[in-house]
Amino acid sequence: MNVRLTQREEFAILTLDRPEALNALSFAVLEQISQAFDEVAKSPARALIVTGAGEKAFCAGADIKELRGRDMMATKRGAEFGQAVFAKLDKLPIPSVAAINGYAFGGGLELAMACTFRVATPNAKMGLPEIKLGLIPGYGGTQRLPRLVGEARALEMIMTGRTVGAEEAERIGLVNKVVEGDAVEGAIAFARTFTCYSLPVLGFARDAVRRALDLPIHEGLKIEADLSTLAFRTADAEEGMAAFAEKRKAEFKDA
Ligand code: CO8
Repeated sequence: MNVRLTQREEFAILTLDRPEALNALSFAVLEQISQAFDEVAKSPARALIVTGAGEKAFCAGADIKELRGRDMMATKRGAEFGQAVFAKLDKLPIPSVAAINGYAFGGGLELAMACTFRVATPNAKMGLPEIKLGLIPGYGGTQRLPRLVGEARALEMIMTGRTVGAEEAERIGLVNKVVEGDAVEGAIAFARTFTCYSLPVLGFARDAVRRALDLPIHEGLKIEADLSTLAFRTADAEEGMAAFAEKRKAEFKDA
């Protein structure tokens, strides 16, 4: 197995474990990631951390050695499969944090971008270098990168294939935070800033913001009104507002 799924307190931790190939995403690894996401969806975890084994890499991208000599339809099915696996992250009932602990290139950065949030260690290096191989990203990079950093920066990164360091990545919004020390510890500390809140209400917030970039604003506002109304109907909203009135800490029950 090249994917390890472990549980620590309320966190599920998915580790790509193929350090000899810088955790490159073969189709077999993608299949294992897909199964791991299914397990996470059924688990009691309140956040998922995604990281890579070893000192050097989060993930160096799709396994380049597997990509050559495939016919057009097999290539298209491959891209659609990778896209579908990463789309599962979006649909998980819990938020996810990529702990970028080294290289995150091509499909590796695309995996990180499909997470709800990203933290990176100071040595992290990120990029979509497909253009250098005569390719363009195929696992969601052309769609998620402009949503995170804007069209001009995304076009520049994709058309030059250039590498972005952790500090620049934080400045342009590609990562949420640069963390010192162990990436997973940093990701867990970051995740604790929201896992203290109601899981279903966090889900409404994610849904509303995610739709913001796909819809005209008048449609998005309707969705916000609906999801905000649903939030009011939760027991956690009742508890949160009661706790405010009683000047005490709210005890959310994910209900
Ligand atoms: N695929 C397969 N093997 C890899 C990959 C990769 N992406 N990256 C590294 N490796 C392997 C190397 O071949 C090497 O193995 P070996 O020792 O057997 O030769 C081992 O990992 C260590 O790598 P290096 O010796 O190259 O390590 P360095 O520290 O010198 O360099 C780099 C690290 C800079 C990260 C370098 O390995 C590199 O440039 N890797 C490729 C990065 C890249 O181009 N990624 C994008 C891949 S394409 C992609 O992701 C497209 C997604 C959409 C596809 C849709 C089609 C279906």
